[in-house]
Amino acid sequence: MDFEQVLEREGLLIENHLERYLPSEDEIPFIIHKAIRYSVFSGGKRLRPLLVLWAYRWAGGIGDGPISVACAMELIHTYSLIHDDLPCMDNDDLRRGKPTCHRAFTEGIATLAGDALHALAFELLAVTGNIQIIREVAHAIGTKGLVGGQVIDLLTEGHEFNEETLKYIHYHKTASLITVALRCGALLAGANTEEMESITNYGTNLGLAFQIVDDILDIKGNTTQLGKTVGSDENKGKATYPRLFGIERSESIAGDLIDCAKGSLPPDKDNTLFFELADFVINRVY
Ligand code: GRG
Repeated sequence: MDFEQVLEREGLLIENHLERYLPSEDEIPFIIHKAIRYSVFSGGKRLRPLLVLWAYRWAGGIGDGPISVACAMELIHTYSLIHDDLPCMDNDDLRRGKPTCHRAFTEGIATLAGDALHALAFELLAVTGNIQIIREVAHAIGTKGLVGGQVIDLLTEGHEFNEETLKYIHYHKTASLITVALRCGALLAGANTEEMESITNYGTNLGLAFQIVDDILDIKGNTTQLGKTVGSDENKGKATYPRLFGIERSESIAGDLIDCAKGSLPPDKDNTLFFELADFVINRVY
């Protein structure tokens, strides 16, 4: 089975659990549950939840133990996409191949859908009864994580920027959620200090490469395959690697980060899936 088949098969497992955890559209207030389900079930790659499960198994866990944590990661990710698309942020019309949540349901409902996903995610994290997990995730998405990255991303729009700022944005808005997903899986399997360090370095490098590739795809990609409008970074004057270094150099930096990600993993463990994921990230077209 190749990596994309694994992604599809395990993605279905995530999908089934999300289906169970999310309130049905028949529950009051109907509109918010409809909006939540519209955004969550719109065909994302489900990478962040799978990182939780894969890191758990990599560190010696068996089966799908941390499935509630895995689903929480997808809810937080979807929440960040809904808010990112709002007119007060990136003002995008298309996400995962469909009109963005605020286009389909109004800005007010989209904002609240994000807020509700945030709350539900922490309800799912609490299922573990593990305070460290809750604390790490809260830290990773606050001002020292996603929110911090998004703030600088917004402030830099239309301005000059340097590589240091770019790294700050990418590390916080993208790599931090990817890394915390891996860390949660490994922590729940009882990983030791060396394993935690390896998986954290893997996540950081993979996350940085992931965002560079995302920025490249915004130029070289295809709207239908990506499910979002290409060229939107350039139109908004976003801080991106291609804008600073051009496409070729950006591809080479992303490639180096992928090599660093792979090199972070200890040679005495079975890293096959994480190696394949790293190759997927650098070669992805969606
Ligand atoms: C506190 C969660 C939270 C958010 C508030 C809006 C915001 C602050 C941050 C935005 C962060 C953001 C949208 C970063 C971009 C990360 C990225 C490259 C997303 C695309 O990920 P994919 O390709 O998407 O995995 P799919 O659709 O496949 O799930």
